[in-house]
Amino acid sequence: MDYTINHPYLNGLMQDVMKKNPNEPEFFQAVHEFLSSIEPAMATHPELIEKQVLERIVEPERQVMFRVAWVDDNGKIQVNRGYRIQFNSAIGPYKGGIRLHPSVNLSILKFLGFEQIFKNSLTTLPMGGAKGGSDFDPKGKSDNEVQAFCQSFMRELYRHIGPDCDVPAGDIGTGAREIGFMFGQYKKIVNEFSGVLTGKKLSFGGSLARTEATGYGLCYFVDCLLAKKQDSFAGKTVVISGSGNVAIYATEKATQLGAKVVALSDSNGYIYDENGINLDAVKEIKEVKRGRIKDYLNYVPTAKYTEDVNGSKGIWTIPCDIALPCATQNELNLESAKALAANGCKIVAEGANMPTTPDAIAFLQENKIYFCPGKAANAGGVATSGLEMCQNSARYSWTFEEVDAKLKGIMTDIFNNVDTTATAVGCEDNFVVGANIAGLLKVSDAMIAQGCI
Ligand code: NDP
Ligand code: 2IT
Repeated sequence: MDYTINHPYLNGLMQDVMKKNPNEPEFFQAVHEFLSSIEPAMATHPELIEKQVLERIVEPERQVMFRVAWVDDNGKIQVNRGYRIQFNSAIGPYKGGIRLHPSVNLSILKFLGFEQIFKNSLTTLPMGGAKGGSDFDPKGKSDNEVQAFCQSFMRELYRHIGPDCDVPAGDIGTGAREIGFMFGQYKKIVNEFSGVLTGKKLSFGGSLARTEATGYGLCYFVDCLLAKKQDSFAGKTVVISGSGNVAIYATEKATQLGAKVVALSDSNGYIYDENGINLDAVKEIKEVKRGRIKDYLNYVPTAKYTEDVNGSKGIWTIPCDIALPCATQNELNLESAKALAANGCKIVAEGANMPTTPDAIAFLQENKIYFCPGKAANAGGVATSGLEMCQNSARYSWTFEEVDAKLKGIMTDIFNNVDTTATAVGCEDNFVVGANIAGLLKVSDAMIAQGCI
């Protein structure tokens, strides 16, 4: 991978990041995308260089790594590694999810924490950027084992977080069950009932519409883009990767807006249902039974299952108007982008974080396929976490309709901000440029005002 940047100052900074953080390819990828896209703002914002904002912003304020030991159902001690990357608190308390997946390492959590800074800034709410997690794999574990892990994880994490300091939430592998166990352990240790985590169940401070928020928000964002182009979701064919929280609720909203979602996947393969996905079946498989997407054939025998994730017969070879990658990083590569373009796809919008590889993004943009980066398009999840924090602080709950209306308003504001920022720097419809510059300028203003810290 070539991490060169045309702008000499930004290029030097990129080289420094690579020297200082060896063996962190996902982090380099996220920093490179960011630095290379803010070039149009450099001339009009000399303070970025004068106040060394960028040198500071690529350095996490704090990163914590710790041992997580727990006892499995056979009485054997298991050891995982826990992490929390507190990247930037210039505009609010650290905020970001907890990923539980065997692939988790420092590089992945640093890329996620870095992107979270700009995503949270775009939400308009006061939240800094963070990410955490562990290489623990909840798949195939009993509830008892998941509980043992979550409690041990929180026995260390509790001393680094708090409702006004750092507020974690869900991400891959962390849903309401895991958040519940972590919340219970935090409350037990600190003896305080506070909004220290978001994504809680409704019975102890969760917000209505948080479960739906990332997927719904993604569709609201795409809907704004479609409206700008005098178009809508009605009658569109949509392909969505993943079948977890984001994918399920993106499917629900896209369908409500009149589109037909024809495919979903997991890390083993994908289903294709030309009649449109039966979402009740998917919810039962994934949310109730914790099964595999292949099980969809037991509900809809006419659907097709293909065991290929992003190869030559992968999900992105299915013809569609709109592609929504909602599984994981680097799941949509150049070959996939070419297949989408050849089949007439017009929009790729990221529900996942960094699912599109850099060469695929460049190809999509060169071929006039609208590309919506995750830090703008999937910001509805963390935005609604911000709304959960508001409700917890007020010791009050809003209705589903109230939260959903606020989410829609926030996604519209994000779209307009990203769109106008891109146009203002001469890069109309380049939403990568728009998102990174708009996200950066708020954080930069706060960092400069707060002095050298
Ligand atoms: P879930 O754990 O609910 O679902 C993850 C889905 O992605 C599963 O279908 C999973 O399949 C698939 N997946 C995970 N890893 C891989 C892999 N290496 N290859 C192929 N498929 C994979 O997570 P979420 O839906 O919450 O998160 C999905 C994405 O959205 C992530 O990138 C996350 O960071 C991002 N995101 C999540 C938000 C949220 O609010 N939850 C907010 C914003 C972004 P399998 O079961 O086989 O592992
Ligand atoms: O990537 C993300 O924005 C999330 N996983 C949601 C974080 C949050 O704090 O709700």
